[in-house]
Amino acid sequence: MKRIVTIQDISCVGRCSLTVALPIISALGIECAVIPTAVLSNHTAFSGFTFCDLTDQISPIVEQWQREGLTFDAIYTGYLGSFEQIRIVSHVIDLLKQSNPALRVIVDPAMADFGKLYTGFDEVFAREMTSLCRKADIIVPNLTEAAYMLGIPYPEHRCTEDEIKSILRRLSALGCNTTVLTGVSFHENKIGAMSYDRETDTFALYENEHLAAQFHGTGDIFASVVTGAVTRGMSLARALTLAVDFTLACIRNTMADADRRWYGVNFESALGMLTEAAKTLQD
Ligand code: PXL
Repeated sequence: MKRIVTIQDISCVGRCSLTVALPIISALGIECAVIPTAVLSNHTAFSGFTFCDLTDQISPIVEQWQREGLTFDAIYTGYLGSFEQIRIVSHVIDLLKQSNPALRVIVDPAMADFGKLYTGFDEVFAREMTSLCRKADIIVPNLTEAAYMLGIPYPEHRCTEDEIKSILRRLSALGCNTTVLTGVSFHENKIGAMSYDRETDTFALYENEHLAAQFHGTGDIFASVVTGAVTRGMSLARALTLAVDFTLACIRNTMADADRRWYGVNFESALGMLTEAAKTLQD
């Protein structure tokens, strides 16, 4: 069985970061180890939150794993709370690569959405997160994060295919082979993702229905599916399709729920899609 380690915060309530990555990666038939970078009462879009920093735990956990001889097929990083965490995570990538040179590095520069940086982040942090992306094989920014990473204004208009391709090429020039851009919409009522593979110089696009609602945590859900799917050996194009369709199913289930909670989506009721997809894959 493949084994991934994901490094991000645990927001105790909020259906984001570790509370979605762990079940999604598990549903795809992968052992999911975790390094929680911080414990928050809830994510930062609530009116307040507690924050217990676990930065000093990251290196000792990895060093202990190395003494045990544990190796990983992939490392997947998400929301990170400080410059120091970015620096330490960058070092963890180097350490885990020493134990497995084929380690795949997936970085979701989770720092912004809907045209704005998350609470507590600024342009300097965005630059630091961008430098972590240079170490990745695959990055999964949304359009807002892409704009911060490239230092360009957030495009308020519907981008043309040429504009998105240019953004993808410029992001991949950071150094990562594969760039997956989410929140791409070329048609009214459609939204999806477009990827660029630098090695083969190929783009892949997949769009599905655009439901008129915005929810937190969908970027984490999308990135978790892409991470799990490619680690199980799925092609990038198929991983995009699965991730877009799964995210859409989560949003659809949430909108159909009269008791829905504003802070995250009902991903639990869609997990069957992932276990079904996993059955078609060989280890
Ligand atoms: O979904 C991204 C995310 C993860 N973790 C924390 C957050 C957010 C988004 O706001 O606040 C703590």
